Amino acid sequence: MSNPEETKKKAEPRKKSIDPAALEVIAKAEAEGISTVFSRVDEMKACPIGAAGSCCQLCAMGPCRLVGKGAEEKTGICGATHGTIGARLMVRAIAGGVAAHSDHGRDIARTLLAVAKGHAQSYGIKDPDKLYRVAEMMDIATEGRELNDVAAEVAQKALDNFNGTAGDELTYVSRAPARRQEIWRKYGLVPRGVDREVVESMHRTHVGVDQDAEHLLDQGMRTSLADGWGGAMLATDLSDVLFGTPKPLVSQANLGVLSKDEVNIIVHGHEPTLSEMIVAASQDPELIEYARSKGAAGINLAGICCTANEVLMRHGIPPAGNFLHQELAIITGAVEGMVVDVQCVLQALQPLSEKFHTKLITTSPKAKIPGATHVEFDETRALDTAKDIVRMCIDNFENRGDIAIPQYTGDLVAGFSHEYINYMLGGRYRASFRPLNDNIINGKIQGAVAIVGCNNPRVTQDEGIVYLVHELIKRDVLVVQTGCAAHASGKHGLMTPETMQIAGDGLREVCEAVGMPPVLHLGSCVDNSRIMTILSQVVEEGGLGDDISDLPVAAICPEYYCEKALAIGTYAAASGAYVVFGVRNPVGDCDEVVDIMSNGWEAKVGGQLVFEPDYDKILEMVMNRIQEKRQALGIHEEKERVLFDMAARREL
Ligand code: NFS
Repeated sequence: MSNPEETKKKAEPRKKSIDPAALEVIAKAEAEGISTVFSRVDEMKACPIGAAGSCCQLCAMGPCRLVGKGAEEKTGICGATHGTIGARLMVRAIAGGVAAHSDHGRDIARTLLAVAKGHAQSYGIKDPDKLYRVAEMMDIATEGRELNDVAAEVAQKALDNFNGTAGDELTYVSRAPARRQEIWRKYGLVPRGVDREVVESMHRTHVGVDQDAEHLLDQGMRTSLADGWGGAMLATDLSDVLFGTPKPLVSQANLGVLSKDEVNIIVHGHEPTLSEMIVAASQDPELIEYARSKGAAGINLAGICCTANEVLMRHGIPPAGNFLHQELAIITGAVEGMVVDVQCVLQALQPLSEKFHTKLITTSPKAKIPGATHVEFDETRALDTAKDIVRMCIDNFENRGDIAIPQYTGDLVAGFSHEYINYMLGGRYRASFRPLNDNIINGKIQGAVAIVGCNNPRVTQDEGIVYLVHELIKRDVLVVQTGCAAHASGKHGLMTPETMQIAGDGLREVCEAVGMPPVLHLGSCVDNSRIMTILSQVVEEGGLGDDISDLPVAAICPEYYCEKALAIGTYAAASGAYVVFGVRNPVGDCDEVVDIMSNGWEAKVGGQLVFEPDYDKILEMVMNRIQEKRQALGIHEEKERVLFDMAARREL
């Protein structure tokens, strides 16, 4: 039974975080007997049977646990094999993740439709050029038409993609390289509708339906592609249309961005619709004056999780931290209001907020937390609702007690949309990925790796992310980031142009010439779709093969914790990328499933999804993959296969 975390914990007490701000607040919590995710994870051992995919709870004949001697040969009461059980668990997790991202995308599409029809208060179309480009990709005519007309048709087409009424294939499948589309069609992996794939996954994993692990996992890939080339890609595009396409800007990250004398409001969750309006409300002169009348110096807005990324990318609002910082922010005593919508919001925030003066405000019609204040958000009075919420937080300022804000921040540059990267590389008159391709071909850049995903309290916060970013740029690998992994690098100062100094000579030379950091912040987790777009454009640019699977690239999710991460990892693999997750394999006991997702998918789609808790091994696996791909492309210089030891890791 594999549970690396448990074994490691016995050998050496695990450090909870490498972030000094986090450590300071965790120490305060421990001293005051306040429960946090960091203390609860020690009190609750992971169930080793469930942790490795050996427990099936899908019907009332069970739960069936396939453990003990000869576990691999055992079956559930219905006869389901270990492989079938593992595949069903994996496919259900993927479907859960896809549903979350895509429902977010659907809400953005609905907002765009409401804007086009004049029903949404205070929203507009901030990037009409992007709207026209999206319309073109959707084969929607733009010539001589009113902006709102085009917007309505684009929004409707997006909604049709969710409903499955846009045609036999999702519209954006056509954005993938031609060879990739052929592979998907050959194996029946082209998604037909976002909702349809999620529903079919739930159906096929119901007891007594699909019982072939490989066939089930094909549906897992198809469902995930409905996210990466459907729901999430639409969420990114339509958010850019509504709220603006990001351009580089400077900001700071970590708990030190909280203000000691202003009203601190934290936006936490995922959907930019609400947070955009909170940004506007927090800058409203009347409300700032109101805050002053209550004794505060002003209003200070900060973010947590992917909402933080949305408002960072477009407004430079500083992130107070990543997933594991949500409780810590409240424990500083300096947060008047934490405004949440959907996903990654810990229920523990509510009892915690009662120990302090923080008002926890839920806003989504989809997500309530008992005990929290619910102010339901709807787009017809978006700005008014946001103002009500900000006023509520200002009124709470007078209840503030002692505060302890850890004085740590990292400077960072964020805001790299795929459009901006294209422009940055080529310049205004010749925007192109050519310089990137050329520098990969000449070896100054060895390859590119996406380091993405969450924090997980079962592993030291930020350790894997920061270590891998550091080691990869040293080896001339360009790093792109999203999600909470991007916050980690931001907090630790790895997203500034100065980071070039620790990059390898080749990568540094390119970064200096282009004027970019070697670690690029591409946004929230739905913005992993930007990475798919970049990879497709790099293939299209030429010289590096004819498919994503030919490129010297990989993706790493070192500290994942949730189903959304598994959905993203699966669509990246199904798109031809080599994907490595840390922490543990959720189906690690199911040999057949492990083999299908690695060797099987490699043979079928040229990508794989593998799990490896050891960061040095991940580094070695990824570097070797990059070298193998360079060799296959004939751009490889003879180098030893890379093997790293523990010493290199501790150098950091
Ligand atoms: Ni991504 Fe964003 Fe963070 Fe993980 Fe949660 S916030 S959608 S799931 S924890 S990276």
